[in-house]
Amino acid sequence: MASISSVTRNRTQVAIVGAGPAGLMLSHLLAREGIESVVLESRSRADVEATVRAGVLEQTTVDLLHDTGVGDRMLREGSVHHGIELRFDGQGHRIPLSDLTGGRAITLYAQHEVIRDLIAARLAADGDIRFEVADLSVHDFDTHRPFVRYVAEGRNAETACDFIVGCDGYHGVCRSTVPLAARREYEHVYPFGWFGILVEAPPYAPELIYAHHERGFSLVSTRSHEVQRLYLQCDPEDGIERWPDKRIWTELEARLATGTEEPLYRARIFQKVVIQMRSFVVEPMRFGSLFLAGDAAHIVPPAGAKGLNLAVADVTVLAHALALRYATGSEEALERYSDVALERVWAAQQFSWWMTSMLHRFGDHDPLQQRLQRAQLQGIARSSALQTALAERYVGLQLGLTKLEGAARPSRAPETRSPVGARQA
Ligand code: RFL
Ligand code: PHB
Repeated sequence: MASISSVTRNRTQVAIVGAGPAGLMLSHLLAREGIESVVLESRSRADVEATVRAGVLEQTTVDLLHDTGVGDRMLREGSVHHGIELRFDGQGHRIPLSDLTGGRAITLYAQHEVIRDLIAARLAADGDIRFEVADLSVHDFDTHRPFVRYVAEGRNAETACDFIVGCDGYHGVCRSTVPLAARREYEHVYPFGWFGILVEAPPYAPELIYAHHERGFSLVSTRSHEVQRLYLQCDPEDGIERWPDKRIWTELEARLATGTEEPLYRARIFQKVVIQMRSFVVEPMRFGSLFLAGDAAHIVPPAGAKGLNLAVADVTVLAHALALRYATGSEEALERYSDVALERVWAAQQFSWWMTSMLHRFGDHDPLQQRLQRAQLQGIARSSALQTALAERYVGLQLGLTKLEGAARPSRAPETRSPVGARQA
């Protein structure tokens, strides 16, 4: 152990734990407001930039990346989708997202590309991101003088700050440091997982296909003109060795069959992963000088494609509240952060749970549930009102930033620019 005298001490306004989408976006938004931050990440830059996860960006996320100057590559390389397909009983039904939502759409652009763009932007602006920090712990967040302790480049270090933000994901240390008595957690673990693959092939379909089938759910998504992302409902305990390529293609063909299509092009599968499925929320999302954002505070099952978008929405609200705090000295907006963020979190939880429940197979012996699922899917296929409800949730709610602003800026005109430059509801 290094001695006390060898501790490197520094100070910043906001210490951010985790360089995922939440942490990096927060640091980017704060910098635009002239607020200093340090991002502390346990993994290497190469690892962070190579982690393949989400792919669907809501319109609000796309607008925010674009409006804050980190959307150029996304606009060039991402692909805009104006609809999705729901497939069941061997038939596809298109949900025309843009027609039903006044022109809003989703963009397919991989999470790790968003991360690369954000890291590049932060480093180009002399932002402080420290990769490969170890043994990180958060302290004194029940006071106005919190600090973070960690080991960086083999040396003990402490960063003193005004606020700590835990953007360290579901398994991070920030949430678990909060005493159990101060937090309430809600959790449901689903009895199935997703088997995800990346394939070297041109797109299998022009739009995403969410397929309900008695053999289980499957999803056809995309990453680029050359790389496709597909998922199959699986046993959450499955190891990847249980899914040789032949089984994957046979299952996909069975679950996606409409009777009219060509067999799937069996291209090279170059990544396989099993994903567990849970719904999780911690309340509140603020504990004194410690705030939680993104997966550190909530997990949604991926059928709604909401996780990354929620993480970005949280930090947009938080950056706005911090900007008001530094501009006015009032903590009122910060006090509202948790309630404002949680309203959106629960709406996304409800949507993700609904999509998950409607599309997956739940065990062998529940014929009633199977009939109810089919009735729900048929209802959507026939009713433009139900399609609109799905489309509005899928492309994403607007950010309710005005809900933060009470006494902090009582006389502010509605057209005044938002402190974080985001479009407001
Ligand atoms: P992240 O991305 O988990 O980042 C947390 C970061 O914190 C670091 N960390 C620490 N650093 C320092 N000290 C410690 N003690 C630390 N502990 C952890 C970690 O190394 C990591 O870098 O959380 P964040 O930023 O909140 O972002 C959340 C999103 O990553 C997540 O919600 C999405 O990927 C979920 N998700 C999807 N979301 C969407 O919006 N659209 C999608 O299409 C979508 N598809 C998906 C998904 C998630 C998936 N998986 C693998 C769960 C598809 C999949 C397959
Ligand atoms: C993805 O492309 O990874 C993806 C797409 C839609 C989802 C979840 C994941 O609902």
